[in-house]
Amino acid sequence: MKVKMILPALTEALSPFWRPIKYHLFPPLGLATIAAFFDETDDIDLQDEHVEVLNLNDEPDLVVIQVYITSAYRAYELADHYRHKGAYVVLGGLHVTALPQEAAHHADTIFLGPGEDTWPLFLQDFRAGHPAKTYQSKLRTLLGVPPIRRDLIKRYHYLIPNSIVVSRGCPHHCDFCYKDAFYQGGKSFYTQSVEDALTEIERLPGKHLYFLDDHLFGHAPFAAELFEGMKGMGRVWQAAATVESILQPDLLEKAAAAGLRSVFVGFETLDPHNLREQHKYHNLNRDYTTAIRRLQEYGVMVNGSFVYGMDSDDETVFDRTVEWAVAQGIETATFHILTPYPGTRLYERMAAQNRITDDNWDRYDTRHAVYRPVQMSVETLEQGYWRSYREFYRWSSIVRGAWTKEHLADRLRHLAYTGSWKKAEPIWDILIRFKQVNQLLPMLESVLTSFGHRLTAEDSKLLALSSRVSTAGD
Ligand code: B12
Ligand code: SF4
Repeated sequence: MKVKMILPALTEALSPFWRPIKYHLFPPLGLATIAAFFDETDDIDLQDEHVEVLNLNDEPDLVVIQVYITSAYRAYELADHYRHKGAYVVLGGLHVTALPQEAAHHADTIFLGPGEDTWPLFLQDFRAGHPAKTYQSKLRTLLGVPPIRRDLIKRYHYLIPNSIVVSRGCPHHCDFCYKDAFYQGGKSFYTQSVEDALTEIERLPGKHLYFLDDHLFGHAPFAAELFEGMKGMGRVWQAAATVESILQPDLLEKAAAAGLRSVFVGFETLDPHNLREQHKYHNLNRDYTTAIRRLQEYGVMVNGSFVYGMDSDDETVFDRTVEWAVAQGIETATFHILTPYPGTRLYERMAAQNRITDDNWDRYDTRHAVYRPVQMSVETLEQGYWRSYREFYRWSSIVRGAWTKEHLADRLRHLAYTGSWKKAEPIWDILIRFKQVNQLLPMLESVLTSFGHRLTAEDSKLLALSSRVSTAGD
């Protein structure tokens, strides 16, 4: 059987003038995961439109498309194109699960939820000539799932070909998060066996890893055993974790000893009313400052994530948040406008309050206000969002952030790292144009290896280049 698998791109990633590096970071892991269920004789072409021009003149029997909210329109366009040519087209992923009726107009079959249980069933039915219209995932486990088809990933396109996911979902239930909508109808947090996770890590060449798990520290016994197993492997890696888990005794220590060098932390808001409103209880009454100090103590870079526009936010939230982040000496920060993704509790609440103002999914990119905020105008919210980036990465802020560090070496490192970050985008753009992004991976590895120790001037330059990677959650 001839199969075409596509990860469609959002418009921004297709611009011939400017291709942000973030679209060249991670390969399409979701599609490579379900591809593991095909037969050896199946002829599979996996294309990621973020990094390559799609070949649309082929004649596949089966077309498999992954749909995110911001690439939904493009996904539907591609689906229509292939159905018109007579191929059997299936759609799955987060946006299909959130809005199945919308997606069903463009597909022969749709998939709701993760694909590890439903995809093999579909393949059986498809080969037998009676595929169903809809498959809803119910059985949630990663045990016995065949190894991800990394051979289908064109590694040279990506700065971080070694991205890896060893769990699914998260134990928490924040109202704005995609997670509960996607995993409804079954477990919403589960992990691989530690043994399988370590085997997958061993398959990956080089030193660097990026765990894309929502919350790698989410199941403490699993995480502790995984980190113990990784000790001595000589890996350097990046991941996401909550404030609560960073404060937990022993886990961060184990992670750092196993090579953790940078962590994405969802601080989200400094206001407890906002945390309650979003049911982000695990951040309530947690000492953010202590968590940051702990990370800094272990030489782990902090990429702080902040969300603007919750109901207790007024026009002062931007300057207050940036000021706090700078004063904490956080190395990189990502800011987001609160976005009510369809299917989430946040969306339901806002829809019930008649506050959703925009249903153009292209604008659900966390950079546009698609709802009416309570205490400020849409313009104030969007301008404050952009101002936050400018203010956080302005030279005076960078110097102040650096000078929160006690030792001169740490100050210089922060200065070189965060300072050069501002200038790194044009360099990435050139590398992308010349398809050389992956050439920098060895440098990234050497920089992360040296992090936590005293850096040389050369290290600092490389670190500046690699810093874009730690802001991948943007
Ligand atoms: C890595 C990542 C990126 C990477 C690359 C994505 C990629 N190559 O796939 C980059 C940095 C480019 C990125 C960018 C953005 N991202 Co992003 N990203 C992620 C992240 C952290 C991990 C994705 C991943 O690899 N998961 C692991 C794999 C195994 O899971 P999976 O891809 O979901 O696939 C499984 C199922 O979905 C299903 N499945 C998927 N497709 C199909 C198809 C079929 C037929 C079947 C049967 C099953 C199936 O089966 C797979 C196995 O279970 C997720 C968070 C998350 N946990 O998903 C956010 C996330 C997907 N991103 C999000 C957003 C908002 C964005 C941006 C808009 C951010 C921005 N402000 O610019 C952009 C736009 C992306 C776009 N192209 O439209 C949201 C999506 C919300 C939504 N409802 O769609 C998420 C959920 C983050 C969040 N918590 O809000 N992102
Ligand atoms: S902690 Fe993060 S991943 Fe987990 S539910 Fe909340 S926002 Fe989602």
